[in-house]
Amino acid sequence: MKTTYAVSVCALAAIIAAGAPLAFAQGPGVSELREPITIASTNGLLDILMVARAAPVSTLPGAPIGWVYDICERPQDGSETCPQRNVQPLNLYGGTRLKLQKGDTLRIHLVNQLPPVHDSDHASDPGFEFLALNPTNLHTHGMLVSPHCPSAANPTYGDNVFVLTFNSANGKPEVSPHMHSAVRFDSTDYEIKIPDSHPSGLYWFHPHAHGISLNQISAGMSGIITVGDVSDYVCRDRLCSALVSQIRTRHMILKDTQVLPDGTIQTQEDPDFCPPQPGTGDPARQGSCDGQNDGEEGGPDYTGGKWFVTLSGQQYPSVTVNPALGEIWRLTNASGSASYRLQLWNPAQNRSMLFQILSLDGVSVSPDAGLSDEQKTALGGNKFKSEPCPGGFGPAANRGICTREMLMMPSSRAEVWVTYRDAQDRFALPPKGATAVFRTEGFQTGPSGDYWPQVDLAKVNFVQAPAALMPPVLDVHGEASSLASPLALAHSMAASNQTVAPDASCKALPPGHMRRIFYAVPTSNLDAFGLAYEEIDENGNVVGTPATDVTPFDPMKPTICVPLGPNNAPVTERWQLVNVATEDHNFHLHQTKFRLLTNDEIAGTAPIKGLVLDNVPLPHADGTCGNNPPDDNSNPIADWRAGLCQAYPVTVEIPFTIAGDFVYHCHILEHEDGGMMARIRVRPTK
Ligand SMILES: [Cu+2]
Repeated sequence: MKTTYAVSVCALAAIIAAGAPLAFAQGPGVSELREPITIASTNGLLDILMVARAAPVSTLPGAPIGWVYDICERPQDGSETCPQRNVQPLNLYGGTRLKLQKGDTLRIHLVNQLPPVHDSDHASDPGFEFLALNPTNLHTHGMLVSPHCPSAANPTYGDNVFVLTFNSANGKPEVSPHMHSAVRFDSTDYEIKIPDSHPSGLYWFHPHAHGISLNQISAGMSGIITVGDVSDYVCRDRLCSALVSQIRTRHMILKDTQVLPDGTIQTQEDPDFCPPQPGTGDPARQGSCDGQNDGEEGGPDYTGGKWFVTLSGQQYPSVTVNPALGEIWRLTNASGSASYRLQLWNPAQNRSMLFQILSLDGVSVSPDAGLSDEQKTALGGNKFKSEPCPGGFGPAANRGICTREMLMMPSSRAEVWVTYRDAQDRFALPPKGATAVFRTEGFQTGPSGDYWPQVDLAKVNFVQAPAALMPPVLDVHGEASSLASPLALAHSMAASNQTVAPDASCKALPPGHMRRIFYAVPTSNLDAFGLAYEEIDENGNVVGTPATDVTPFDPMKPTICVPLGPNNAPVTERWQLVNVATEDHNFHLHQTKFRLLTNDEIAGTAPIKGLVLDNVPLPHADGTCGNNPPDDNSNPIADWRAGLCQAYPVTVEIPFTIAGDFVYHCHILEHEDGGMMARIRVRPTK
């Protein structure tokens, strides 16, 4: 049940919170999951004050001090403090939902009131001392919007990561070439215009300050953005549309934070905080795992600490599901570095239940009819293992994607339809008292990677309800085809693209050629991460200068320049992503999305059918490329060319439509902060 509260100063935007206005019952298994604080646009505008500041995490035991976004409609008196709200308890750590529509304008006055960082790995790196002052910025992840710079006509920033806002109370930074371009103090204004042609779906926002992104996100700084409504792409057929409005939709932000034995939050998240799996006979991990003594491995002693893995800040809440209709869960992995392997475990059946995937990374999924489950799995970049959706008939049923396990690496979003399933996986009414456990099974990112822990996230209670005429497979209207050839988006972006200066030195990739990006640890610095770039022709031969070694991020050096087509028409490129490391990475690119290509699609012998994504797992290489003992100075790229390891390249097709400067990077933020990022520019034609 949703309750709307009248709010004094923030009254112009609808602030909606679900649940009764009571104190948070702390501890696992005692509270019903609530919706995040929601602020909706009105009349095409959402104009907000967003204060980044320290605050007690009211949902966790002991209320440790985290860093949150305190968000309200912008006070008309220019105040930089959000007023007391009538929503109690106020769960700022859990994240705010910005509810937008296509064509809206999102204005943000971002204020930095963060305290200094005490535990950043990178603030002690030479030239990065300014990070200790805790500068911040903002990225709207997955959104197809302009990254514009301020101009005389418009002093705001777009979705631009090349600006840092410092809190002047923390002192002034020493100028360093490692800063992202512009330096500002105390506040920055952003204006983000959502194109009319933007897909409906689920996005999120988070800081993108290179070197301390992990710290700020792990301490709590993230929230979600929704564009349009689920009904824009689910159940547009007549039978289904009458019922879809009654299906409860929940927003679950997967957030994790490590609390040390002394009750303080560790912002430099350590993957070895907990054992990967509970020991034999240990109690179930309900929303947290216990810190371990990692001293024998040379690590710290976390005994007495807890790593909380929550849904929108709530530790192991209950989720009560009406099994006649099921529920739509909109999931965002807002972890800094953790990957989740999500399951809906049915203890009575002793196995995981099937669920239907409705959208991935903010774009609805509707693969062509007639594809095999193996093909569907490949189209999604192995984020899920497709199984038939039972009970359906006709093309809609075949186009459904069902799975019983989903891999969500950092920044992934997925929308799923969760219902009770009988032992034959059919949508069914449950026996009395039926329950399930929503959990992450734990995930290891390769031999030299990390083991992200197993944790139970929520208890699901299926109540008794009379049967409804729900179809066994929800009809999903895909928006992928319009994004593959984004002419409407190009039209929407025409004005902002014109504000970017053309660059005659920016050369188009010749037809048939691909850009190749390597992911590895630099030979010269085993504590860093990096990328390398080269161009290859249609036969896979290197054109021009071959890549020699990966290098960490340099904000002043754009790696790639892409010119838009005649009249700024979209340009499509193919990139081959080659992970030569022995741990998995997660590719993400700002300002556009991409589709995965199979070998037949690359060869042109099969039409392209891949799902539209904005991040994709890059599986680790097998073998010994790079810095493997005893040869610690071995070059990973040279080793790969010499055949010392087997890499599994991922090839993506990327439509570029939006001009400006932005980045591509690994979204495991330990790696991004360590340098696994590069700058790209897209330039308009004259
Ligand atoms: Cu990575």
